[in-house]
Amino acid sequence: MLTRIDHVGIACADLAASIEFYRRTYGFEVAHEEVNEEQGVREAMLRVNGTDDGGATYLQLLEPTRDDSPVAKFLARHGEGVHHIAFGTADVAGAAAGIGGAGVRVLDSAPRRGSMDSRIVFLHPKDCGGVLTELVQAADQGRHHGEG
Ligand code: CMX
Ligand code: CO
Repeated sequence: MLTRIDHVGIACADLAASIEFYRRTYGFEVAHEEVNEEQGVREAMLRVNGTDDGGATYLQLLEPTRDDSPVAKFLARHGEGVHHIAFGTADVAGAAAGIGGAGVRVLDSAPRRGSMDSRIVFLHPKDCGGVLTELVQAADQGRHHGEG
């Protein structure tokens, strides 16, 4: 059901400085930037491979927009570093139901909006060997006729 790594989320204190590090050091360019108020992040997606058609893999650089957000809490506790891994699926609700049924806590009762209008859910890191895990259905995946 999970078919690829969609992105690796990296918590950073200064998004612009982090973007510049990845550009200068590895040559990765920003494919997309947005603010997601619900998640409390200002983020940049740097494409590592593939194309923006739902099959790419990204680094997701995350800067908190407010002090009570998950990324702000993470930075205060651990400092900058890898925050989560995200697996791609064509059916995020189905994948979450299956994984939740196996006893892993699913943190979102219904998929929320993620980067580039994807649909996302998070799994509790304490049930995933210490790894905060996200499931992602890209905007153009799994849609049926008549759905937005
Ligand atoms: N990875 C691994 N462990 C983590 C973690 C992370 N990213 N964040 C917190 N933890 C651990 C802490 O280290 C702590 O463990 P100990 O008690 O052993 O020290 C425990 O989880 C509780 O940590 P906390 O700081 O009290 O954090 P909360 O319980 O309040 O929240 C979590 C943790 C995972 C429930 C919350 O961060 C969450 O809901 N995350 C999902 C949403 C999110 O991260 N959004 C930002 C990204 C958006 C995007 O990708 O688009
Ligand atoms: Co993410």
